[in-house]
This record gives sequence, structure tokens and C-alpha cells, in this order.
Amino acid sequence: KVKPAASPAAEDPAAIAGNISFHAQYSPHFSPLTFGPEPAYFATAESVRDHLLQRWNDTYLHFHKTDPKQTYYLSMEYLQGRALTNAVGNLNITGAYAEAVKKFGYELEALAGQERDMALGNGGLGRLAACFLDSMATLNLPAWGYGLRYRYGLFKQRITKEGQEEVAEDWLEKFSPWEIVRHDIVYPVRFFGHVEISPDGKRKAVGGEVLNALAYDVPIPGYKTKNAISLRLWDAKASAEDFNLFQFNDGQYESAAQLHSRAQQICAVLYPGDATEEGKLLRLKQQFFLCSASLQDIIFRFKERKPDRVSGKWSEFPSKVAVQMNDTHPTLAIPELMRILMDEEGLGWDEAWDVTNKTVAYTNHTVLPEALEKWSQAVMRKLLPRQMEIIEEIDKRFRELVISTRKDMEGKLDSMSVLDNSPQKPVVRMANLCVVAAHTVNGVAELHSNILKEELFADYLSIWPNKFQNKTNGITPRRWLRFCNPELSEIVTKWLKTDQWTSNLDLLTGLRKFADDEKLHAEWAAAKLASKKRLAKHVLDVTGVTIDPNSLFDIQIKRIHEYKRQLMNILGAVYRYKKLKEMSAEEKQKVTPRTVMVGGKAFATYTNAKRIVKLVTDVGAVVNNDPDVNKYLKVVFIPNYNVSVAEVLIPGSELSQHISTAGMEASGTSNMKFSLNGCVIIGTLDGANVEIREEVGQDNFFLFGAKADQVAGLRKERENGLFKPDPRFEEAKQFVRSGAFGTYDYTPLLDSLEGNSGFGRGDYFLVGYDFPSYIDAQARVDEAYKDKKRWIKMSILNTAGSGKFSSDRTIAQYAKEIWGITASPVP
Ligand code: 26R
Repeated sequence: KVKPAASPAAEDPAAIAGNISFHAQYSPHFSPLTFGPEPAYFATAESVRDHLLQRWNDTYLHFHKTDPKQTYYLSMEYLQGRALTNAVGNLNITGAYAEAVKKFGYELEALAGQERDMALGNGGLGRLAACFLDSMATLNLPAWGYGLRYRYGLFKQRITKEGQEEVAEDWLEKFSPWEIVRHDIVYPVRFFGHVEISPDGKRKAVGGEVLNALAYDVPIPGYKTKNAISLRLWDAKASAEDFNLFQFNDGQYESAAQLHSRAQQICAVLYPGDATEEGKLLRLKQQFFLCSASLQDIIFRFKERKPDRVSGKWSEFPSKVAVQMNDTHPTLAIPELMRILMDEEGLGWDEAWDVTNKTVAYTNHTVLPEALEKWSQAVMRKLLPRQMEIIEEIDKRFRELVISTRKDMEGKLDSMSVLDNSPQKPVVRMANLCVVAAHTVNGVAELHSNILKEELFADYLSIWPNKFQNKTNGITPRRWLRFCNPELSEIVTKWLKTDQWTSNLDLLTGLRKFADDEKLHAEWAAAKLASKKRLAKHVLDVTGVTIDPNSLFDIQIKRIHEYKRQLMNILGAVYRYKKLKEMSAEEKQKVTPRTVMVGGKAFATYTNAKRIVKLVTDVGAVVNNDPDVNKYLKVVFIPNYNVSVAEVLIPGSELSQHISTAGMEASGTSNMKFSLNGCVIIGTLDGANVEIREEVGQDNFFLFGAKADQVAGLRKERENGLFKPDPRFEEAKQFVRSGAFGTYDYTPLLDSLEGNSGFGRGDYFLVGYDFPSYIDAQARVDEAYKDKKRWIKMSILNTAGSGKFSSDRTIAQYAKEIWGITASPVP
């Protein structure tokens, strides 16, 4: 019935349907004869993409003409999730598209569900980068992202009898409608080789293997603006010349295409295992590939925007370019920019260093020692000989600076220097290189930034007191409330009498004055129940477990890590189960029914994390099938936690757990998403929890546990044998040891909570110390939940107090206080 129309239409559902039909027929990926949900999704996505392309071209041209200072965000991770709902939402054409697809008999939501998550990231850091892009576009900032186009992003998690199983996830199997290959944008990236010195003393990298970086652009639309920015992802390619036709015709197929297969390895997977030397080398290659290609592109654009710019004008570079390094993974941008400026553009060291320093800034996302990158000097010298020379020079000059200007700090040089020259294992300390080279270093929450200043980078603070800043993380309110929770969004808009909160999240404080309003309570409770039912359906679909939407939904979703203490959560559930078993039928009547849900991926080689996954599933298998208690407690492991699963779980949760050992979680960002969706937090004073509690009010946050400044002392106490475990903690562990949850050997996992040595680290994460106050806090939760009015009020006040945690606020601060860029809206 629908007439195909090539021109994109934004407003009119009939015209949109025509355009969708056009895409189904003229850019077909499937037979146009069948129009099932999958082809319908692709055709719809391509129709939406037409709008994005228009804006994206206009924005590029506008930036080109006005030549503003621009930020380039360098990140090894982007956890974009799905794009369709977000794109039509940001373009403000959801209604029209929903109606259009109805003409083909589809619900827009169902089509959106066809899309594979773009999961080019691990967790917090990658999702933060995705939220930042959304805010940069929305704020009309001249900024964009650079990353790698991994073929296999984060693995798919399957839960079997053995626990977690990792399966490669091929998000590009059926092509992504959201990326545009840019055959016009290709840069050579050199690995290995050696440094050649010309008669006039100039140094230059030559030889080795050269691979090409090919750009793929993902347009990022801003919310209710004409601006659309770019996420540029690099793919590695070898050229035809590298294909040895002679060898191939001689039957030597593998060696004929050797460089082609090496190129494929670079972008094959996100975080390839780095246990082997080959693995380490590959990761370093990935990092350099991102840095080198991005910098060449940045410099190309710097020249393109004002072709009369000559190399004498390099001092202008920092007034046009800001480079933000998302953690230390793109640190090689520093020596690579130095190399380009010196070896290719002819600058001297001092000038190149000045330009580099004024251009790059570094964000730290973790203080965990094992996550602070250190690369072997030997590997680096082999793979990147010229860049390694430059790093050595940076190190040398930093040492000279300290000795000549801060004699008093000389004794600290061993830990402050860029190179760690210990004879057993000489390494480059990437964080130190970042601190020495960048003009600004920031942490991602107040507490974390203070820890950086007082501990990790304390010595540098006295040399560069103005280098250190805080930028508390944020989340995009579009994806994380407006689009994932339309029911609650409508209520918020209705009571605030405006939908402006979607781009000015501070307006949410306006809900506070209705926190006791019974009509709002009724609407709020109904919206929450609807979301809980949607969540329950998801749980049934993926696990086969039926959960009761009237029970308290208690959720912990995040990467599985010992410092995040999922083990404390599950031991708490074990304790709860044991107490339920001991109760009379009468006593049980008074219990608040609970559904405890845990989700998250464990790194493939992280044994204890995998044991924790297994324990949650084992406890669930027993508890959920125990007719004595399963009306009061269910324990579910949610498989394959990702962005799309989060969009279902977060709106439906009532209590969420952010229970890391104080001082260890740099910020956390899901805590913000939960709070924004009216979910109450049980948590420690860690990361952004501290600021969330300040904003939502201490009565609306269940606090427990040791404070960050107590942690070191408590570990000492424990070493000295002064720790007396609470009997409830002993009881919970003993119950697991007794085999109540099956025959799997949990001894090593539980032993990590004991002693001062041996298998564990003497309960390094202080689960035993915090357990009693955690159980007490959970008891307060149970009491609070019995009082429905009180609970809903807490829920409303959480949403009302979440304004600060918009990534619009975070990005506005980066723009002003680090990057020095201003809005540049397309007219
Ligand atoms: C290279 C390897 C060692 C590696 C280590 C750590 C790779 C990736 C990571 C991920 C870390 C840096 C990460 O995701 N950190 C998280 O960043 C979030 C965004 O700032 C914080 O909210 C969160 O607390 C922090 O753990």
C-alpha cells in the first residue's frame, strides 16, 4: 500500500512510511518480498539515518567554516548500546516513526529490540564516554570521539552449570546501519622498524610494518538541536601491495596475506587477553593505533580549516585543539604528538613540548594498583622505537626539572619518574607520563579526586598545585530516564508542567514540594509497578524464574569485581535465607518479601569473580526452589548484563546496591541512573555515592560501612590479629561451607575472606568488617519498605535530587574548566 519515497521525512507518518519502504526496496539487505521484524528494523534505521546524515554534514561544515576550538575525546571504549530509540528520541520524531511503522503492522519498541547492542566497552568508563558524546552533541559543543571499531566487542555471557561462559558477540554480523565507512579518510600507522638519523642529526622512524587506519563514522545526534557530532572509529587494513600475489599463486596462502591477517588482529577484539607476551603486544598495538590515527586526523583538520596555516603557527594549535585522554589507555598520544611535531613538522623539543602540554589532558578512572598500566620498556622499544626515545627524553627532563627546582623532592623521584628502571622489570608508568605531560589531571568524583591529590598523585601536587581538578561523572537523562522510563517521564513532565528537565535536569528539584502529595504517590507507584512487571517478564524470559512484582526488587548490576563486593551481597542473601528457614510460619508473615537480583560480567581470567557468579546461581537454585521460603526470598542471576538490559532493570528497581569498599570505586555511574529512576541506594561512602547522598538527603539513602580514611587502619588492625568477626558473618560463610548450595568447592573464595595470608589477601576488601553494618542497614530497608508512603516519598526525593548527575553538567564543566571550548550551534 505504501508508496516508496526517496526523500526523508520527519513529521508526516505517511511520508516516513514511504521512505522506510524505499529503503526496504532500494538499499536492501534482505529480500524485499518478506518484511519481517528484522528487515523492518533495518529499513527503519536507514530511514532515521538519513536525518542524522543531514545534520552530521551540516555540523561538520559549520565547524569547518567557523573554526572553533574543538575537543577530541580519545577512548579505547564506547558502550553505546542501541541507537534507534535514542536517535528518534533526540530528533524528537518518535511519535511520527511509531505511527509510520504501525502501517506495516509493527510496534516501534519491538523493532528497536531487533538491534544488537554496540558494546565496544567493558563498563563504567565506556558507558561514560557514550553519555559524554550525547551531552557534547546536545550542548552544541565542537567535540567528538575517537575509538576503535572492534569486530567483537564485549563478550556475550552465558550461564551454564559451570558458571559463566564467554561467547564472541558479532555485532556486525548483519551490518550496522549507524556507521558510515569513510574511504576518503585513511592514515598510515607504523609499527616496529628503527630510528634513522640523518646527517643533520634529525631522527626519524623508518621500516617496520605499516598498516592503514580507515575511518568509520557513527553520527551522534544532540537532543532537540540541529547539531550531530561524530564518533570516529578506526579499522585496520593492509593495502593491496601487501598482498603477495606470487606467494599466493604458489599455494602459500597464509604467508601471502600475512599483513592482512595482522591488520585484522588489531581490531578483532576488545581487551584481548594479556597473559601472554603476544597478548600484551597486541594491546599496545591497539592503543597506539588509536592514538596515531586520531592525531594524524586532528592535525589534518587543523590544517584543513585554515589552509594558509604554516608550521610557524604551531603555537596556535592548543587554541584550536583539546585532546582528552580517557584513562591512561591513550597515553601514547603524548609521544606520538611530540614525534609528529618534531620529526614531521620540524619543531624543536621545547616548542613541541609546550604545544603538547597545552593540548592534552588526562582523566583518571581508577586507583586500583592492578589497573594502573605499566608497559615493559623492552616491548615498547621494539614496537615503537621512536616514541620510546621520546618517552626516555621526557623522563630525563622531568628528573632534571625536579633536581634543579625541587631538590627536596629528589628522594621521591623513584616513584614519580616516568620510567621505572628496576633491573628485574623495567617499565613505563603510563599514569606518571600522563601527569607529567598533561596540563590538567582530573578524578571523576569529589572523593576520588581528593584521593588522587592526597595519595596517588600527592607528590606531583606540590610541584603543580593547579594541575588537579575534579569532574564528578554524570549520565545522560535522555537515555537513562526520558527514553528508558517513559511512564515515569510523563509523570515528571506533568507535575513539573514542563518537559525542559530533559535538558535542564536541575528542574527535578521542583518535585520536592510534591513529595507528600497522595495523587503523585499513586501515579508514581503505578509507574514503578508497570516497570517492575516489565522487568519480571525479562527475568522470566531469560532465566525461567518467576518473580513477584509485589516483592521488594533489590538489584546489583555492574562488572563483577571483589572490590565491588557482590560477595557481601550474596552472603547477605544467604544469611537472610538461613534466618527465614529458622522462622515459624507466623514470624514469616511479618517479613518483607524480596527479590535479590545480581547481574554483571566477570573478566574471563578473573577466577574469584567467576566463582562469585557461580555462587549467586547456586544460591538461587536452592532458595528459589525451597517452598518454605520462596514466597519471601528469591535470588536471581541476570545473564548477559549490558546497556539494553540495564534499560529494563533500572526503571523497575526499588533498592540498588553500591557497596564497594570505601575509596575503591572511583565514581560509579549506575548509582546515578538508579537514583534518577526513583530507586533508593544502599551503599558505602564511596565514589559518587557521597555526593548522591548529599543531594537526595541522608534520610533517603541507606548508609553503612567503613569510611575511606578508616580502611588502611582496619587492614592494619586485621594484620595484627585484632579483628573479631561478627557471628552473623561466620554463620553465613559456614552455611555455604556446609554444602547447603551444592557441591561446588567454594573454599578458595571464602578463604579469601579469612586470615592474613594464604590464598586470600586477609579479606583485603573488608567484607567481614562491613558485614554487620550491612545486615543492619538491610534490616532498616525492610522496615522502611513496609511503610509504603515513606518508601514512595524516598523514591520521589531520589529522582528530585538527581539533577546534579546529568552528564550535561559534567560536560559543561569540562568545556569551561579544562578544554576552553564554547557552544557552536548549527544556525
Ligand atoms: C587496561 C586495563 C588494565 C584496564 C583497567 C581498568 C582497562 C579498563 C579499566 C576500566 C576502568 C578504568 C573503569 O571502567 N573505571 C570506572 O570508570 C567509571 C567512569 O569514570 C567509574 O564510574 C568507575 O567507578 C570506575 O571503576
